[in-house]
Amino acid sequence: MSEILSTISTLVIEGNFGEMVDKTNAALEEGLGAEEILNNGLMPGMDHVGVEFKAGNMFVPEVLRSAKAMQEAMEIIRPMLIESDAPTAGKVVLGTVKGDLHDIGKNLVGMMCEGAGFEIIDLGKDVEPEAFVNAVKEHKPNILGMSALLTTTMRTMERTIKALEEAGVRDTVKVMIGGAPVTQDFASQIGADGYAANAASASEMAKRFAG
Ligand code: B1M
Repeated sequence: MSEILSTISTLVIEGNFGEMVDKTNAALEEGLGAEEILNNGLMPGMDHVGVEFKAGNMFVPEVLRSAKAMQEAMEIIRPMLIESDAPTAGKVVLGTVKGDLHDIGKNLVGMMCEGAGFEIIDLGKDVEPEAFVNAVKEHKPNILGMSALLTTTMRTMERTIKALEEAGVRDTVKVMIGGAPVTQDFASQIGADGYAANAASASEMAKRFAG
């Protein structure tokens, strides 16, 4: 890993959001691409945070600082990730499910889909099944994307799909799900149309679904 990418990783781990803007700009000036900064600087840093958090060596306030550091960098690389010539691939309604406040991955999925030319209707985090249903009725998207990072909130995806069925709109939209604990098996089990392991494959899947 280049020195600047390793510095960016460390800034995420230390939750040093104050220096992140400068270092991200420095990486871009060195000629590194947005995806390289994301995949080889920010993500390894956040992976490390996850390991330390699980082990009880980091606590919520520290993890929040790490999340803020990552978001500072993402604000800068966002325009590069979403560069697109075709703003009309379709519509994606996106949200993190009820009870779940993790939104970094969901935001990345939104950026990559935007970059692939989709209009994104981002409902944010902690989204009730009924709010997803209302958004599908209102915006008539090609794709409904749900994110969950907790094993305890994954089940809300199933509740949302049931709510779509009950509202008579399930067949109007492709349901795509993802998030660290989510698997293809789980997606099949709850009747989702697709599971994507990361933001890049989510945007590929969205293109297939809308095509
Ligand atoms: Co939380 N947290 N957290 N946390 N947190 C995890 C998820 C955890 C795995 C940490 C651990 O123990 N190792 C663990 C979950 C355990 C479990 O359920 N199995 C956990 C826990 C326990 C908790 C709390 C319960 C802690 C507590 O309070 N005791 C609490 C819950 C709060 C709540 O949601 N109700 C909590 C809180 C938080 C913070 C608020 C402090 C913060 C979130 C800040 C924010 O998002 N704004 C936070 C963070 C940052 C994490 C870790 C460290 C990092 C998550 C992240 O942003 N990763 C995480 C550990 C880990 O995952 N390594 C952890 C980077 C992000 C780019 O990746 O989100 O996986 P990810 O997204 C990827 C893919 O999953 C995929 O694409 C993305 C990009 O490639 N993807 C999709 C995601 N959504 C998709 C949707 C798609 C397709 C693909 O289609 C629509």
